Amino acid sequence: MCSTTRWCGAPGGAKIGRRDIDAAQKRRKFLEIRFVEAGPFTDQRPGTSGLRKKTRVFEQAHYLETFVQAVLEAAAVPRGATLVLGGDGRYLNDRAVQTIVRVAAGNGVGRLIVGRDGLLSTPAASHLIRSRGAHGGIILSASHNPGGPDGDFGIKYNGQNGGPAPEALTERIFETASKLKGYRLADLGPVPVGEPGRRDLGGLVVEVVDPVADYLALMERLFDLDRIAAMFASGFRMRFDAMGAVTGPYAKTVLEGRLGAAPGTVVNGDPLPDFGGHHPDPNPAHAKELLAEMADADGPDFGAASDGDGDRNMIVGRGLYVSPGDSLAVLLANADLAPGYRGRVAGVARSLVTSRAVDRVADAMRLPCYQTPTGWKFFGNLLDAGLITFCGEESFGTGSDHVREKDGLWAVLFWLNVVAATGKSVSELLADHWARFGRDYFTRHDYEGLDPEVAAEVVGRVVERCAGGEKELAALGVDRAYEFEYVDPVDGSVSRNQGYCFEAGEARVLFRLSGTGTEGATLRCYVERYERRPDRLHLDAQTALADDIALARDLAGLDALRIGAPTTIT
Ligand code: VG1
Ligand code: CO
Repeated sequence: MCSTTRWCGAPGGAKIGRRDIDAAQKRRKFLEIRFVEAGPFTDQRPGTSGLRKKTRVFEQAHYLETFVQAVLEAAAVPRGATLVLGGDGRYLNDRAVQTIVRVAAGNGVGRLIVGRDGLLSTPAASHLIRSRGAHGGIILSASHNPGGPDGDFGIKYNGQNGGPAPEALTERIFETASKLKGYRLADLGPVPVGEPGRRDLGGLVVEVVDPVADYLALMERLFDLDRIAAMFASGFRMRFDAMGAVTGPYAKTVLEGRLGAAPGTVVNGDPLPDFGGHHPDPNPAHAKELLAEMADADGPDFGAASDGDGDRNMIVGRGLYVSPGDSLAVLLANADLAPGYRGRVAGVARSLVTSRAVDRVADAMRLPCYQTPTGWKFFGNLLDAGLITFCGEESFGTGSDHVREKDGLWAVLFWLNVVAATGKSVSELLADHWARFGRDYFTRHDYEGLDPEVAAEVVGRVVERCAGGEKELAALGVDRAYEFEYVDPVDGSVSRNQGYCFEAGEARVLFRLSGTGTEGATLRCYVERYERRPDRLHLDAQTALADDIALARDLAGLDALRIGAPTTIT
């Protein structure tokens, strides 16, 4: 792709000529800014959580620059504004940070708050945007997707509330990128980001911050950390698997530093550009070592893991892991044990495809419970309006109104707080919960790497079934089938095409296509069933759901299309 350069305005908005720029350069007051003709790129449509592509796509000349230019224009970031910048440390993170500094300077951004070494977990970035009153933030991450030159990279924009851009804005970003003729770039050498401090680059101030300090202060306000520390002091043992990703430094500071957990509690705690070759996704399929250790009779009392960018969590007790839908329900039921939430829970929300376990607790507590599409961006308005305090997704995401992202370490501390305050183990807490509310068995079956045409056929089949006659559905035991359309209760915006739901007695079967993959198509099939019978509360989920899983395969015609077993089961 060719690129030419012409001079254009300087920060502050005034058009200035070449002579002014030379003079300014001499006084070293202004940055030298040029317009680089490039693009447009017509494939920069953000998915469920930002723009995710193969790393090599992002390494194309002008690709990242164009997306950032589109973000700054579509989000109407004013001159002089403050933005937060950081990422999960994956391959390309360091170079991307430098590129974004240059494009931000080229567009008159006044201040960039950057995590040391360009690192910020997603929830910490959300918190920084909020606590520093920034206009927004740019987060570099493809979350749990593997990293490296042959892996994935991603970028997303979060707004003033600290939360992911809503759909209307991501659409605008896409449209802007598809029309851009180029981007504005300041000619800067590499800006050091290895040490906290401020650097005035002449128009743009780059402030490098310790990514962990502010985050710990926030946790200190929400949880009874002294009580958790006392539990560790009395011999409580824990394993935290940071999966070679960004949570390592946070977990070490909070768990081993502040709470006094034994050194070595945090494993895989150094963020690596390729996550040590792992798939940094905290679920039973990808955190096998942790599950094996927790299955041991002499294993730790409590296990946890988080993902690439630190927003997901998995909680593990001795010999069992907590299904994310259950986790949200247990935390809500025990909210009063956490000082930051005592007596102030307004309501809860879960995504459509998350189990209804939390609904039962909300019912008992007489709290409103909202059902949203997949993706954290849909919780933003509910949180901002004060309608909900907690929210969660089945994909190992749990969070609250303390930030506008899901927060892995937060969920871990919340569980530790509940364990410390009740003196009960994870399995005892779950058993008590199920005895009181019943259990919502849940599983997600992913069919990854499907040929997009085959995936379209599956969806076509599901749509047909969904629209099928009552009789046909009744023959399969389905009482109700619908395509989920969400009307945001705060701003009235409508999101269509958010998945298909089949209700069959106490069971639900749901389908949607993933919006975070970078290769082929991924069909996600979600199956759940509510169970109250005391003698059926402690089954293996796959066993308890066997009939419903078969129904799901039938509804989607998977056998007819010769689609074999799912590639990932969680
Ligand atoms: C997946 C999950 C969704 C989550 C999203 C981003 O999206 O299902 O619940 O919000 O990832 O999480 P999809 O479209 O692939 O199903 V993260 O930790 O990857 O930012
Ligand atoms: Co993530």
